[in-house]
Amino acid sequence: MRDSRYDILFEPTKIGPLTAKNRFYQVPHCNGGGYRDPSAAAEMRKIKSEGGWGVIFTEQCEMHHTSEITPFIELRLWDDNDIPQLRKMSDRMKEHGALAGIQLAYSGINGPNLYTKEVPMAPSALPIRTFTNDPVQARALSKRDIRDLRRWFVNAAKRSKEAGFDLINLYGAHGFGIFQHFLSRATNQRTDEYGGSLENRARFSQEVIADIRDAVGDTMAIALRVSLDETIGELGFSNAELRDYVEMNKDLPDLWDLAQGTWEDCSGPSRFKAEGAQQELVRGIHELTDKPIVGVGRFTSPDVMAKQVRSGVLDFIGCARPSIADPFMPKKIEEGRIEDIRECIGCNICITGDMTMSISRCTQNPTFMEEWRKGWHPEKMNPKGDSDNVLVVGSGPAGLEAAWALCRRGYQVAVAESRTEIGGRVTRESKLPGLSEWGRVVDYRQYQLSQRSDVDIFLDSKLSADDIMEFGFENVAIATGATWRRDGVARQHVVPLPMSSDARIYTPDDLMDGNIPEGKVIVFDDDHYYMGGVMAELLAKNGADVTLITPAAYVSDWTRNTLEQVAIHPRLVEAGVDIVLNRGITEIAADHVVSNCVYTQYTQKFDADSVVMVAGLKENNELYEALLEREDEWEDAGIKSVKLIGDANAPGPIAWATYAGHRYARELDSEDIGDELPFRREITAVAVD
Ligand code: FMN
Repeated sequence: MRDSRYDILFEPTKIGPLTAKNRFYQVPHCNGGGYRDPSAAAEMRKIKSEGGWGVIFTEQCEMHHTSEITPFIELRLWDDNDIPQLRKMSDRMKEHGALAGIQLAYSGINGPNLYTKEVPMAPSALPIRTFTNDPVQARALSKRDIRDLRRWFVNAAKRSKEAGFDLINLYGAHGFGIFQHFLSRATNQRTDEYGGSLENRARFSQEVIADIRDAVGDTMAIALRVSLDETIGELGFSNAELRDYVEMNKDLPDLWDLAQGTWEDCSGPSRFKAEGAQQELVRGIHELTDKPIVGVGRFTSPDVMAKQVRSGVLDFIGCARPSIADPFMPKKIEEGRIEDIRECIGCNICITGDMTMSISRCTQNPTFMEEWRKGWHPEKMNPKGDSDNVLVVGSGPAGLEAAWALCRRGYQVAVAESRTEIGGRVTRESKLPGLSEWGRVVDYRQYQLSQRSDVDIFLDSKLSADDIMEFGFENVAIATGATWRRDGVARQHVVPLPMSSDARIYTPDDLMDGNIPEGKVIVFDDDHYYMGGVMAELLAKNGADVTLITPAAYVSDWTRNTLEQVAIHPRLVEAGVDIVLNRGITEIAADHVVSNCVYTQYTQKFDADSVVMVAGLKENNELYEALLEREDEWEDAGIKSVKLIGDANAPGPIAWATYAGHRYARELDSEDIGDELPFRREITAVAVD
C-alpha cells in the first residue's frame, strides 16, 4: 500500500490541453542508440511506461538537417522518412498510459554538421562548441533564415504530431539548444530586434512557440527547456535573468522545464552534486508563472520528491538518471515498496554511452538498453533451466548481481566471500572521497538478498578448488575480482616499469586497506578513469605533498565521458595537487622518479618518497585456473559448469561487472547459440537504386 505522504506525487496534473496521470516525468535523455537503434530505444521507453511514469520523453531529436551533432547518435526528424521509427517510440511510451514527449533540438553553435556538410547557423557568427572542438564556425542567421527556421519548427511539430507524440519540448538548456543561444547575451550578439534587450532576445522563443501553438497547440502541449543559470558570469543568461524572462513570458509554454546551465552541472555526478542540488535555483520561480514546472536533481527519495511539490518548488519530478537506474520507481512508490527502489548512484556511466556513441549502460540496472536487444526486463527474469543450484564465489558487483538475478530465476544460490564484509570493490571504493553513493550497488542487492530464503551468504570464506569439488554445486560462478598492479603495467608500460628494489610503491588497494603514504607522493595515473584522481584527493586530504603524473592530456581523462573531468581537475587543484599532464614515468628510485614527455625526449626528475601506482589490474583468477586443471573430475563432483565473470575475467568499470553478473544469470542453462550474434540489432536497408 502506498504511504499517504506520497499521494501528492500521484495527482493527475495538467499540462496545456493534456493531463498527466501523475507527477513522475522522465525528462529527455539519450541512450547511445538513437536513430541507429530505434527499437532498442523504443523498448527502453516502453519499460518506463510499464514502470508508471506519467510523462516520458525521447532524447534530443535533430529537427532539421541543417543542425546535426554527428558523431553523437540521437534521434532525427529531418523529413517524413523518420516518422515511422518515431511512431514506434511514441506507441511504446503510451502503452501503459504515459504521455509521450519529443524533444526538438536545433543545435545552433553546437551543431558542427559533419554529416550533412551544411553551414551551421546560430544567432551570431561564432565558432562551434563541441566536446571535440571541431574547427567549424556558424554563420549568423539572417532575418530570412529566422523565418525559415520558424517554418522548420512548425514542420517538425506537425511531424511530431503525426508520429503520435503528445508533447513537444523545445531545447534551450545545457548550452545546447538554439533557444538558449538566443536568450544569452554571450551567444546572441545581434543588434536587430532579436538581440540586445531581454525583450528582444526572447522574441525568437515567443515566435516559435506561437507558431507551433497555431499549428498543433489544440492537441499537443509545448514545454520549453531553459537554463537555470548559464554560470558564465555577467554576460551569460543568469538565474536573475531567467526569472525576469519567466515573469515577462508567464504563459509562453504550457510547461517550464528548468535545467541547470551546463550539462556537467545539470547531470552532476554524485561525487560532486547531492540530490536536489538545483533546488535553490528553482525556488520561487513558481510564483512568477501559472504554468507547471518540472525540475531535476537526481531524485531517488520519495520524501524529497513530495517535499519539492508540497513546498511549491516543482509540479513535476523530472528524472533522467534515476529513471534509468530504476524504470519502475513510480510503481514501487505507488505500491509502497520504497526499499525496492534501485537508486541511481550518480556515476554517470549512462552518459558514456552517448559520449562514445555506443549503447548506454547503467551500473545499477544492467538491463538498460538490453530490453529489446536481449529481451531483458528490469523486474522479470527468465524461468530457471535444468539445473538447480549455483555457488557464486565473490560478493563484489558481479557476484552480487549474479546471485540476485539467479535466485529470481529460481535457483538455489550460495555466495562465498573471502572478506568479512560483503560487496567487494564497491564496499571498498565507496569509502573513498566522494564515492559513498556508489555503495548503493551493494545496499540494494544486500537488502534484496536478505529477504530471500533461497540465497545463503557466507562471509570470511576463502574457498579452494578442493572445497568446491567437495561441495558439489552444479554451477560455479567465479567472481573473485581483480587486484591493482604494483609493477606499472598498463598503457605506457606493457612490461614492468623499471624500479629499484627499495622504491616504495603503493597501489589503490593498499590505500583502501588504510596504508596511506605521507610526505612527497607521486600518483602515476595510467588508468585514466576515476581512481587516479581519487587517490590524489585522498592523499592530499591526508596531508601529503601530491604530484599526479599522467601520460594523458587530461587528468582522469576518461571521465570526460562521465562529465566529471571538469570538476575533478579544479578539485585536485584546490586540494593542492600538482598536475603534470602528457608525461609518463620511465624509472622509479627510492627517493625520486624520472618522468618523460610523451612527445619528446625531455625528461625530468621529481623527488618522491613514494609512488602510488594507478596502472592496470590483475585478474584474481587463480581459483578458476585451479578448477580448470581438474575439469575431468567435474562430472564426478556433480559440477556442470564453471564460469569466470566480472573483473576476475577482465577488469573494467563497475557497470561492466554488474552486466557480467546479470548476463551470467540470464544465460545459465540456456541453449548454446554457437557462432550466432548474442543480441538483436537493426540493419539499415540498402537502397534499391
Ligand atoms: N537533456 C536534454 O535536454 N536532452 C538530452 O538529450 C539529454 N540527454 C541526456 C543523456 C543522459 C544519459 C543523461 C543522464 C542526461 C541527459 N540530459 C539531456 C539531461 C537530463 O535531461 C537531466 O536534465 C539531467 O540528467 C538531470 O536530471 P537527473 O538528475 O534526473 O539525471
